[in-house]
Amino acid sequence: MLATSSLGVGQLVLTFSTTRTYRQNPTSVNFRGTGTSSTARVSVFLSDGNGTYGCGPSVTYFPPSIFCPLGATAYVAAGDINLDGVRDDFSYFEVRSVTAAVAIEPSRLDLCKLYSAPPSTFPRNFGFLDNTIVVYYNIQTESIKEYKLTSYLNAINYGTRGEMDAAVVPGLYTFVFPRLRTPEVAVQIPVMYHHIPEGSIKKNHVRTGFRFTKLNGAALRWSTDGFVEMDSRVINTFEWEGNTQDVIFPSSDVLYFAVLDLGNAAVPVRGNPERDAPAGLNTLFPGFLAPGTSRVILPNALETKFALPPGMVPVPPFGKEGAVEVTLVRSMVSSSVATDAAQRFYQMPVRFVNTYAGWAAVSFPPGTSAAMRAPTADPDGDGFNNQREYLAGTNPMLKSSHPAPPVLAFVQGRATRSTATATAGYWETKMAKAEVSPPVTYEYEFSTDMANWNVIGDADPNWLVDNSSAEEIKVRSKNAQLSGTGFLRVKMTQAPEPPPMELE
Ligand SMILES: [Ca+2]
Ligand SMILES: [Ca+2]
Repeated sequence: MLATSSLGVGQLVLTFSTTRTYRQNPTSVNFRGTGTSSTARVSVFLSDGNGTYGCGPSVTYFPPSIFCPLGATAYVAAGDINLDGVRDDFSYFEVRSVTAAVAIEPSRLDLCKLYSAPPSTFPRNFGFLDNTIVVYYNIQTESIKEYKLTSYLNAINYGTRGEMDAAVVPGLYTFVFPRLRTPEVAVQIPVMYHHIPEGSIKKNHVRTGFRFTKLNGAALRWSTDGFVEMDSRVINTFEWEGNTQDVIFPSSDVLYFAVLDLGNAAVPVRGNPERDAPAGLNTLFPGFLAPGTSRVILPNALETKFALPPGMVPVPPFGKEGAVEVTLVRSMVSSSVATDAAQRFYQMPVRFVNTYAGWAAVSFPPGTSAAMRAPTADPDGDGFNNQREYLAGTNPMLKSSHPAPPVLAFVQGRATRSTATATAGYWETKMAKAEVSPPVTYEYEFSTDMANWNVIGDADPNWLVDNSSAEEIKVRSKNAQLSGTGFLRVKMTQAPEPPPMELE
């Protein structure tokens, strides 16, 4: 027979928590389980009795000091007293106060179990681990008291969305625990696990759940390697959907916004939008605290947009990759004892790039007309339009600042004693490439009359193009002697914006 004790004591706590992370790509929203550093987990934690702690753990007794004013007041014989996931057996702590367990018998794993759960594959034999904390308190006195603070916990990690969807479904979960001092009496503790937005998914032709929908008012545009690109010198407004009234509880749900650093600051390691954010890196936004993750709290959990102000993610370097992350944190009390605690991380890979709009935002003084800001305009009259100045990184408002004229220079050959390694000289010119988005491709063209131009290809008899570097393109003559009349020019072609994409 099960009896339900009257429970209303603040120190008795049961937490049913679920954690999931999703990362969006051009065609779907991926669950991050196997193969990622993200956590996909359900955990149940019960504790009865607690304490307030200062310094510790220490393997030896420590007296009062400036940093630990009470000194070691307690000896922990068993358990994880500071709940950091590491057992503190046989260690000294500075404990300020201890509150004894009042409801649940410690260390009776045989009497802790799942009583009922909604229809699902949730394991009916869900067991617990014993984390009972045995603590001797007031060890500096002659009246040392032994406390046994009850604590049971268990967690299950999931590798795939299918497994977790099937096992952990919203509904009422009831657990039973042994009553303190009369452990044969079972104490029932129910907890309601509520619906919460999961990563967007299409079921029966209907798409539901959380997904990012827009950047700066337009459907998302994805680079060919799977990033949403933006220039941090302009306002970037992200929009999303799925955190709707039917699955959000504004009184207990909190929404946060951040941009994680995917870690390619020093050496560009581009690509792989599914990669983990390296541990210990500062967030790209907000980047006020170091190290680790910080985030901005949104006005309420029903918010569906966030405007990232210009300049909050510093440039250069361009090409920096990160992940926009909206986090939903729920702490919903379902009784005086039980809490539905959930965390959902919704991510989207982004790359900070050099766009014309971003360059223009910082390159013209306030009040410059739209006509003067246009790519084809030449407000400083130096003969190079704004687009050329943008690609060269020169000042569009300063006549003396403009792309440098090309130089065709002779590179001396090498004469050595062995004629086999001697090389003839050659003529060479080069042009720096711009790192911009959309990307620009560069080609050298040759003409004898300035009217008919031909791209210099691999089989050209006279010229050799080296286009292998990301920084510059070079062309050199195959012979030391040039003959006849000829002209070289660089053809720059900027790719179109990628098309906007909607998840089907
Ligand atoms: Ca100009
Ligand atoms: Ca200029």
